[in-house]
Amino acid sequence: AFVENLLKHPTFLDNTYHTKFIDETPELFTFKRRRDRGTKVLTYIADITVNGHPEVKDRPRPRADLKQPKPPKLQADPSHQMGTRNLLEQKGPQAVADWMKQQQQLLITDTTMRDGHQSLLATRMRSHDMIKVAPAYAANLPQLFSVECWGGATFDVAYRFLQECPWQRLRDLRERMPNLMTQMLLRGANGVGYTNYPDNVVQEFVRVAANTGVDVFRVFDSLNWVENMRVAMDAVIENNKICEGTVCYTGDILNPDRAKYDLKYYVDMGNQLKEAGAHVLGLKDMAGLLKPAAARVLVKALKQEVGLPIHFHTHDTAGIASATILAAAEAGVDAVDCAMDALSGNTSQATLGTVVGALQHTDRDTGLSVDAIRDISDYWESVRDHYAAFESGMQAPSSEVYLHEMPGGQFTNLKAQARSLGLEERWHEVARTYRDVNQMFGDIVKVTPSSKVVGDMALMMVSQGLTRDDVEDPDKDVAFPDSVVDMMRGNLGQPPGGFPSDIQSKILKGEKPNVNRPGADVPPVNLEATRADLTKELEGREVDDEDLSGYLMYPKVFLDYMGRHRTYGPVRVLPTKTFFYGMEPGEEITAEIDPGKTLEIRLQAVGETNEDGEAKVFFELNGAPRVIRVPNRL
Ligand code: BTN
Ligand code: 3PY
Ligand code: ZN
Repeated sequence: AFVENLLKHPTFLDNTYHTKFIDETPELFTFKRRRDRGTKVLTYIADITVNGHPEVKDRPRPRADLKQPKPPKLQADPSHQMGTRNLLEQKGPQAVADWMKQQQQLLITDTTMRDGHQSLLATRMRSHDMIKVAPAYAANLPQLFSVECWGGATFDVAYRFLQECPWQRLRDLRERMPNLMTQMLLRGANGVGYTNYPDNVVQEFVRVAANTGVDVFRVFDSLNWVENMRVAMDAVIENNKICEGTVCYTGDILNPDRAKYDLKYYVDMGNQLKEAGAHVLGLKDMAGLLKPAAARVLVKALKQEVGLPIHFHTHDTAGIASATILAAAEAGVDAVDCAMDALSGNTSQATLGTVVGALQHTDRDTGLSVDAIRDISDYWESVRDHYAAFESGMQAPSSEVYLHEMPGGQFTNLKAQARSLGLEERWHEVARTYRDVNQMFGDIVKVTPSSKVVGDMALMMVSQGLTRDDVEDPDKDVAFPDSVVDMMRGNLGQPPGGFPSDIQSKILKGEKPNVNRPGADVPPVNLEATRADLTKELEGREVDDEDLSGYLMYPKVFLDYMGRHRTYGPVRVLPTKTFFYGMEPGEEITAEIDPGKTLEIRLQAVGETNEDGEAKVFFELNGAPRVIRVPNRL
């Protein structure tokens, strides 16, 4: 029915979609090769086999009998399955927004490849595991509204911890899902980082992301300051992609004690975003605080008074996300976010198969195939087994989120940070302190990066035994975390009503805060001069637009990544088990290093370590013996 609806859409009848697929062949990196890529990848495997991967040290190990996850069979030729992307390509973003409002099905975004693993597995899912299943999404679930697979924390984690290029991931997914809209999370003036960037850096980032393959940009601001979102929103609109201007939800509209964020506040912000050019209104409940009864009221009001199609995002931290989604659906929400069953629940999104099942044979039936969902979820289940090292240990949903209001993507992270400071036993104290800090800072929206500021402050207070009274005491000296000082200076922008002046002046020691839009005072970066410097820094390696944007977001993270890439080569092609745990003697793997070019790798033996501290590792590469020496750092 979805495809029929799409076809019946007045602006879509004359399309010639099947001839219009953009053929985005991945560009191959061209760089000087000191050693061939096969040798580099063997060096990586040897190093991990001998030394272990630092990221999984002392963490739970996956089961020994893990199998390589097998993606489901394609039920149709993906190039014959029309989806929302075809409409976007043919008719543009406004036509998609119009169509969203006209059709009746509840539209679903699958968040598994972004928020799902960001919220459950510390964002550590590798491209390898996503790319393999992408064709099954395209072929078997063409009715999806979009696939959220980029942005948020995935960008820097790819470079920083997974030793892979986030742009390559996007290109690979885009190519395999030509009929589905890809979606990213963009933190407004904070891009995909934790700080304010110059306007032209944000503009360039959006341009390159749109070019490489993002269709839907969910743009938010961590203090809900629309002023700070305009540059990013304008850039999305200019690139002819879908601008989802987003309201972050906090507090409780039904609670008179939280009157700062009442119904009127959200309707006003929705109208500001509409005026700023949003095609779709995003409603981002990053902590899962919106309760079913409040959702009914809020969605109805936004539908009536703003008039944009509404895309609702929530988290299942308290265990009630699917009830809230059903309430929102009854109130007329147009699209909602869910994660595939195996990566849903708790701090992740609501369970996709459950929401789809619950709506079958109702007027909001999603049209998605429950069999296709089950097959894809089975795949994710076996993928998840490989990431045991990154599981948070959260055993059950928890209503404590109504107390602390931590975003789903932060919760497990902050818990890990608390553990590393020896505060794991005092977690509930951290949670209460997080609540106190929020009140002390004037009850602000808490989402990356403002949530990190509140978390930094709460950890500092618990580890130093400080209460809110201590911190507010004008006679008591407190060393505030840098992120707190930065936010109070105005460098993340302004919350509604500003920051409370007493605590702000204590933190700033009398320094005057900036109340203008931070980006307004930052001069533009000279892009071509930066590219030239970076080319030199990388010893003449060509710096394309993607690399330049990666560097501008995260200079040090990007350079570290490039340095490791030079030594270890394209390790993204390795199976996940090999990437994190190396190989066993006698084990054999294959890795597709280029389309059609496969490495057959067999580990023969790990030799002794010599006086220079080097271990010899014996391989067969495509049948030929190879010996690799790596430092034994253990
Ligand atoms: C990091 O910890 O810097 C990111 C993960 C990649 C690290 C590679 S893995 C092989 C080699 N051994 C290390 O300790 N670091 C690199
Ligand atoms: C992010 O910015 O990464 C988020 O997921 C915010 O919810
Ligand atoms: Zn989220």
